[in-house]
Amino acid sequence: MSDSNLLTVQQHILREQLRFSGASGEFSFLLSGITLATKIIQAQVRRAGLVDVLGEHGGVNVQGEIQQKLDVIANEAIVQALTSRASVGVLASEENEEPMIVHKGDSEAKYAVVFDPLDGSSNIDVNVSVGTTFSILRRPEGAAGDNPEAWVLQPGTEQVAAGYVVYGSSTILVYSVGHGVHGFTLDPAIGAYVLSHPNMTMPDRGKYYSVNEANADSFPDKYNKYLAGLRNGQYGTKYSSRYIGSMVADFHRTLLKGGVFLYPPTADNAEGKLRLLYEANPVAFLAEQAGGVALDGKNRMLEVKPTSIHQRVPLVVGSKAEMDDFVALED
Ligand code: AHM
Ligand code: MG
Repeated sequence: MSDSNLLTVQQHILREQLRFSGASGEFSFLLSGITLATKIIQAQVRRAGLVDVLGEHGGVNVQGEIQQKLDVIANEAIVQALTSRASVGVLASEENEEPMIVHKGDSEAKYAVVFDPLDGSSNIDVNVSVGTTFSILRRPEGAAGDNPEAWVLQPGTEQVAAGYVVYGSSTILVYSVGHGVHGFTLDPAIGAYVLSHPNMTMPDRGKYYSVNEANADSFPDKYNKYLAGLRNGQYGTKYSSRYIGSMVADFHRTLLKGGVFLYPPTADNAEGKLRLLYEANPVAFLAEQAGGVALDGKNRMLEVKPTSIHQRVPLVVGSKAEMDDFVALED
């Protein structure tokens, strides 16, 4: 790409903002808080083997998982970047049991941001890709400033923007405000996210499926029938498997190459493992925007009505053709 073609994510966000009636710049300022925080996180991820940021932080987060230092650093980076944005009223993070009320009673505070600051964190100390996911919701009509649950417990259809960053062999930010999906690769030389993947669309069919097959003994029958069909060529091609164990990285591959990613219900996690609000919903929003499909195993993910902030949900997301094959199977 020649320099004359360079479009940074900041310029892109400003352009996208024109789609919002009465746009005042506050929404783009909010998104720029997220991009700034992810640059801070990627700098820390890149230095993880060099400085004393590896290892367990010692605390146990609300999911009962041991927090690693980078989880905490990533959480603080996002919280700090977003609390300085007047348009943010509520923040909810995987790392915090309760949502944070940021600008209570402030009429400018119109948005809630829910996020997983460091998804796939068990992969950090083995140099495997990790990521950040985020979802932005508008304050519902009449929701009180001191009732953050009302801001956050909205179905995924209400997302005004969603995205993720993969800290992989390069750092890429993928986001949508509901008008297509766009990817920006961080140019480390200039410290800017540069448009590298405009108007991303999922191939109609891929050749990989992605699931933690070690749990297959406790998957509901439908999932095992489906996986067997993918393996034995029933759907026109014999699928190969890929599983990273970082949802963002597994989804990113699925978005680019097609195929299907699944986290079914298991014996350990009868409701699935992934979190509805800040993992499944942003991914479902992007998948649909890119021509794919995302289900909770039965229903459209974006229509699932959340009942709690850290709610888990099964996730099946992928290309149209693979998802049609899944849906066609009986329960
Ligand atoms: P985390 O947010 O605590 O890192 O957990 C979520 C991760 C996902 O990124 C990934 O898809 C899943 O957990 C992997 O789980 P498993 O190790 O059971 O396959
Ligand atoms: Mg996490």
